[in-house]
Amino acid sequence: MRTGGALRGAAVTAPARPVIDRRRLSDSALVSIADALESGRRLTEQEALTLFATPDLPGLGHLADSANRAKHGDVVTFAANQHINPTNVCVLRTTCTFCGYARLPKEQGAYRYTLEQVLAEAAHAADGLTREFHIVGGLDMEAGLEYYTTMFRALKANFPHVHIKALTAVEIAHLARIEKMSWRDVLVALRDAGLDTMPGGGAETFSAAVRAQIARKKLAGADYIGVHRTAHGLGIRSNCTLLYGHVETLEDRVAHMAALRSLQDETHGFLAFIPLAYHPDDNALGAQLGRTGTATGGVDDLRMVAVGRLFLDNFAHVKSHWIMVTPFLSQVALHYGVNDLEGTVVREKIYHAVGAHTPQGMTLDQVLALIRGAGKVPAERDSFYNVLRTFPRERQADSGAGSGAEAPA
Ligand code: V47
Ligand code: SF4
Repeated sequence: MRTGGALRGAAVTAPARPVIDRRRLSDSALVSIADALESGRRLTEQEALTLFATPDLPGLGHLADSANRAKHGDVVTFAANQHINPTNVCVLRTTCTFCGYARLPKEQGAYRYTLEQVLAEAAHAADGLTREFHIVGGLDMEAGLEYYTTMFRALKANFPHVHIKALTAVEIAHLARIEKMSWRDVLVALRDAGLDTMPGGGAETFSAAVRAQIARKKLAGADYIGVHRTAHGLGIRSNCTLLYGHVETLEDRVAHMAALRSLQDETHGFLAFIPLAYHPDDNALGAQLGRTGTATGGVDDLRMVAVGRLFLDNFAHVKSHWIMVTPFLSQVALHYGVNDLEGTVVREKIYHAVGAHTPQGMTLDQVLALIRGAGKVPAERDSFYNVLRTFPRERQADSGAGSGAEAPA
């Protein structure tokens, strides 16, 4: 059993300097920020607020696009992944008011997969294309550490080539509480059973005032950071998220990103930042806010990824979750600082429980078409962001529509 660990995955690269065309900035407040970006000076929290406030959306996009191009050129990555949600039973069902996915144990629609059901769902990965399982669920008192260690061992035995990205910081803390173990011991046990990396869910917005309103019993922001710090110390890399577009202020968004940036300075363990757009349908918060049917707007979605790209200078990757913001908005976001798209997914449940009208999965050809339509170069990556194959910028005429079998470049 290993107890500590070096961080695995793509090396941390030296910061590259963006090249900015000032003629494309119509708001003079953006000029000093352009100077900072070109000189490699880190943006302050006040500057992040200036970026959120600017009326010059195309100018903001140009800054974020320049920063993204300096790191990634025209390449946009995606992973062939599959989401598995083994249980929707959750003790926080009534207090995370934004969540439409969770159920109480005896409530209609509650489910908890058996191991056989997990393996049956995972069988899709036998296609040889799927390289990552993304496994998250509710805080279920009947799904303890052994439920997950048995699941991960079985998945690794049946699909040894598939990476396991599983369990949010909130789920780790829940397992620690019900097993009366430390976060560290839970993480070590899960890692020994096959856990490779952790997803970024559960962050919501760190502000205590926001949490009191939308997730009053959820792990505090400082503890979310603490679990990720512990994971990084064990060599387990992770993603991080920010749920936006509900009751938070722009200051809350910036403070949240500042906390992520400072942990990244310390550990370099975060792989990607993923802003998640709040969906108000079929959840108590949406009804309380009178927001049913009105998710975030396209402008806010673009601002959010652009400011994230510019403020989080020590993050290599910013991912757009097309399921939340639509594939079309994600495509535009590729010109606002995003270099990575949520992958092929297969059968998404969490957002489809809260009114997402997007598809539950995309084929490889659909993901390629989306990236090419933005004038970018698609590249399939592994879970550590190593590029596995790069596809031609233009679709090859003889590749066979819908086959997913196009030859890489
Ligand atoms: O933590 C729940 C969010 C998250 C709603 O790490 C909602 O690669 C919007 O974190 N409207 C889970 N969002 C999903 C997640 C994620 C997704 C894709 C990739 C990765 C990654 C992580 O979903 C929860 C919560 O913030 N969520 N309800 C809602 N009504
Ligand atoms: Fe449970 Fe997560 Fe939903 Fe909160 S957001 S109720 S912790 S499943």
